[in-house]
Amino acid sequence: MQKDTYYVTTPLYYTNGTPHIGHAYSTIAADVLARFHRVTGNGRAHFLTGTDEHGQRIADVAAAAQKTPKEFCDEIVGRWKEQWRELDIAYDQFIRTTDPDHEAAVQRIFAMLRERGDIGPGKYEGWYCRNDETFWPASKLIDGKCPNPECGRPVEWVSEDAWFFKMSRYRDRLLDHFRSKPHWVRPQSAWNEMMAILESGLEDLCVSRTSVEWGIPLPQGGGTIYVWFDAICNYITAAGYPHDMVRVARLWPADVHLIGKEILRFHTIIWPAILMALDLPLPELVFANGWITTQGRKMSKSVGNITRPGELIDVFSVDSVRYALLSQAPFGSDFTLSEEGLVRRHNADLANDLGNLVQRSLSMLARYRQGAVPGRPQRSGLAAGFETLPASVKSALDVLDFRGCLATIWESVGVLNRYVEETKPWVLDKSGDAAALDAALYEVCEGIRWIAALIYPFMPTTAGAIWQALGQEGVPGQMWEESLRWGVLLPQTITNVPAPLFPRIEAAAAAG
Ligand code: ME8
Repeated sequence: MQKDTYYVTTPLYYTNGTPHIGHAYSTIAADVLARFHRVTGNGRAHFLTGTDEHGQRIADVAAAAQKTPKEFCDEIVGRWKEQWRELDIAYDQFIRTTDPDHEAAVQRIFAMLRERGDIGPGKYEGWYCRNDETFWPASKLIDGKCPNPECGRPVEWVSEDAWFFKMSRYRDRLLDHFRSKPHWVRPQSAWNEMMAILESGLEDLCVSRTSVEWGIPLPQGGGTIYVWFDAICNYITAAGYPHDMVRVARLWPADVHLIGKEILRFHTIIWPAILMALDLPLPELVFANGWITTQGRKMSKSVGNITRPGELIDVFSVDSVRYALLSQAPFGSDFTLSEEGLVRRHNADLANDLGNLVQRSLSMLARYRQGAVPGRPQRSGLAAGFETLPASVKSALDVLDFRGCLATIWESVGVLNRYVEETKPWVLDKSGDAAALDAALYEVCEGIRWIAALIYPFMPTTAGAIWQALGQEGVPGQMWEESLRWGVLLPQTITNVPAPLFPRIEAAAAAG
């Protein structure tokens, strides 16, 4: 069996809290890629997300809530799934690191690496931050405290017998990989940063914890497996490793791991070293999205400056939020999600440009042709411009340029709006030029059908509403190549005028 499925993953989110808009950002991006690959790749895409449930910090919040860690996670995980449903996130698999299959697979991986001599005993002594589950060298501490700007908590001196993953063995191979595949970590700044770490040397990694009880037990007893080792292996355990190698072969290597830039080292140094030790190929691409910031700081639970997706959806709608998140900044750059920006995008790009186009075009079709699509004109003035679009959309999404992709689609929304303005169907109706009116109405409806297909990965509800209004069946853009040919819209198809897609929002209403 060969790899035949596009495989995209998000980080596994910690269950010590519930989703905020930063988590939604990475997950919506993954959803767009999965939906795009499902329609263009005959349904063959696998979108994995899930939750990271072990480790001391989860045990601590559970204890504070007077629950066992498992009870606590069981409750919280429902909130994550509900949030993803609300945001129209269509994942194929949701993994929890407390799933028995995952736990058994991680133990097996640990044992395999021990058998191969890649994991061996040692002694760990060093400064440990319980909140970040990270050991810090003394040189990195700031005033003796955790150097993570979001944390800054006191660190503890820990001294214990431990197991080490001999990561240093893989430094040369990692360096070769970075050099021979200069695009495998994106954006460029992320590749540079990780390359600099590798060049400065690589220490072995402590992969066991004697003091942490809430984790996967070490196969040989005497403590638990380091939570990051446990969690990072999810990308292969979810694919069936090591018990279902047929499924693994269809999925692995992942096409893209989407992550935030704070976890780059885990994904581009530690994780590939583990894969090398297991003789597995490395993911094709690790892409670090930028941070959503508020007042210049990364939005995060520990800083306490978070926006919940629900607060935005209630005002703007799911698709408007999805659009705003992906159209505002290049995917690897930080940005602030301002209310003013959300209102502007919603009203200008969505309500005015797209919403009005659909509304007025289908209203004219209803008024002048009882909603029935007219015959195709002999020559199309729009076809040539549209026919290059699928390739442009594909090449933008191949490099995760969501913003560029949306800008390209919106140029064509602009083309259609200008086409309506220039052909003036209302004048053609008055002057009785039936052939010209038929041609104009056909062209604009066909253009709108294309737009629905192209926006589907980003805005599935809106695309579906337009698709239905145009009398189309199934998923917009499915059978991509057949669907995206100019003239596929059948004459005589009965259409209807949908409810306004994006009612305008006044800034005062958004301020709520
Ligand atoms: O790090 N802007 O989980 P986590 C953009 N469990 N993206 C953001 C963001 C922000 N302000 N805040 C969070 C963990 N994210 C580990 C991962 S993977 C095997 C284990 C997104 O709950 C971004 O993708 O802290 C980031 O990497 C992730 O949420 C961190 O989620």
